[in-house]
Amino acid sequence: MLARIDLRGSALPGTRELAGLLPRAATDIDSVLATVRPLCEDVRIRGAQAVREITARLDGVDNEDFAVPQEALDRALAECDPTLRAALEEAIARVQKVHGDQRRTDVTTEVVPGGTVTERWVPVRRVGLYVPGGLAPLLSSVVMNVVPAQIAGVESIAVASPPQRDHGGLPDPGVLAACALLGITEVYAVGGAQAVAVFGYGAGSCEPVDMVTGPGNVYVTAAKRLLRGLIGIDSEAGPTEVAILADDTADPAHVAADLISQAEHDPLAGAVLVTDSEALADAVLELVPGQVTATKHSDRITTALVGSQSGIVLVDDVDAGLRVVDAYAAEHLEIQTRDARAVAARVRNAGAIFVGAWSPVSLGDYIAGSNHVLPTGGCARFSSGLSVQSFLRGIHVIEYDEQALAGVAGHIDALAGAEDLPGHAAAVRIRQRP
Ligand code: HSO
Ligand code: ZN
Repeated sequence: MLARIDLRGSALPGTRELAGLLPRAATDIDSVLATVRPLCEDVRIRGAQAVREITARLDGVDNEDFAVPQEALDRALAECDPTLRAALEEAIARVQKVHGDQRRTDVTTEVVPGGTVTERWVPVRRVGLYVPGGLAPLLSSVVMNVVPAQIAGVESIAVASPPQRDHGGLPDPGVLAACALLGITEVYAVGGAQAVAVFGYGAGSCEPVDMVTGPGNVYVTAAKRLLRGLIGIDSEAGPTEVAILADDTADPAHVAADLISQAEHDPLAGAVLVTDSEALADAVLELVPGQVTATKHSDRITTALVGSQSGIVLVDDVDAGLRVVDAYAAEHLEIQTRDARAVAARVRNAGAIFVGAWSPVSLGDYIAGSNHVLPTGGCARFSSGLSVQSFLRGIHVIEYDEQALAGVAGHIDALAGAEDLPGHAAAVRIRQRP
C-alpha cells in the first residue's frame, strides 16, 4: 500500500517532468463521450420521456415525474435528525460568513476626464447544481454549491441529485433536508449525465439553465464537457485527491487518517504524502493498514491507496517538498511541518491549503467555511474552487464623451491601420467635427 517514490539525492527536474513522476490518476473522459453523447441527444430530443427511461435503466427507478414535490422536501426537513440539522445549520452559517466576504462591488475607473469604464458584476440568471449520490450522498455539496450562488444573487437555482431506490425514488433525504434548509424548492431526482442534459436542454418542468456546477463522476463530467458552450460549467471535476507535505514534527496517525479520509471517496481517489522524513514515511506506512481495516469502506480505500494515483514521495527537504507539491497542484494540500503557516504561504498551486495539525481536510469538506468544490487533476495551476465569483460576470460598461473620444482618435487610426481594419478607424472619424 502507498508505493514509495524516492526523489532524494539529486536535483529535481523541471515542473512538467516532475509532475509526470508523481502519482496521479489519468481520467479518460473521451472514452465515455461515445456513451454520453447519445444519451444527452436523447434527452434533448425526447425530453422527460427519455429521462424517465434512462433513469429506469441506470438507476432502477421508474419515476413518472422527476421533479421532487415540495411536500417531500418539507418532510425530509421535518424528519431530519436534530443533530444533523444542527450540523448543517452551523455549516451553512460558516460557509455564508466566508462567502459573504466574496461579494464584489462595481468599480468605475475614470480613465480620462469624460471617459469611464465601469466593471459591473451581474449574477448568472439561472443555475443547475449537481449533487452526487453514487458512493456517498454528498449533502455537504448542497451547501457548497447553493450558498455561493445565493450570495452572488442568482435568481433561479435548481438542484439535481440521483434517485435512490431505497428512498422511494427520491434523492437522499439528507440532500433534500439540506435543500429545504437553504430554501431551495426546485429539486430533481435525476443523476449522472442525464441530469446535466436536463439542465442544459430543459426537460419536463425543468427550464434550461445558463450554468451547471457541482462535482460528479466521469459521466457527469463528460456531459459537462459536451454541453459546455451551450451552458457554462464550473470545471471538469476528476477524482478527489489530497497531498500532505509533512516533516518529522507531523503526527503519523493524523497523516494516515487524513490520507485515508480522502481515499474513502473513490477507488480512484489520490492520496499522496510528500515528506523529508523517512521515519514519518515508515510510521505512516505501518499505521495505514490498521486504520484501513478499522474503517467501514476499507475495500475502496485499499484500492485507492494501492493505486498508481497514491504514494509516498521522499524528498531531501521542505524546499524540495514545496517544489513537488507545486508541480502536483493538489485539490487539497495539507501542510504539517514546523512553521506550517510560513511554509503554506510559499505554496503557489493548490485548490485549498490546510495549515497545521488542527486543520484536516475533513474540516474543510464540511464546516470550516471554505468551499469544497475545488480544482482536481492539476487544474489548480490555473483555476480556483467554487466561489461567489463563479456565479458572477463582470461586464465592462464603457462611456466616453465626444472630447474623450477625440483625444484617442489618432491612436485608434494607428492601431486600426496596423491591423488593416480601416472600417474601425472610420467609425471614429465619422464622429469627428470637421
Ligand atoms: N472531499 C470532497 C468533498 C466532500 N467530502 C463532501 C465529504 N463530503 C471533495 O472536496
Ligand atoms: Zn471529502
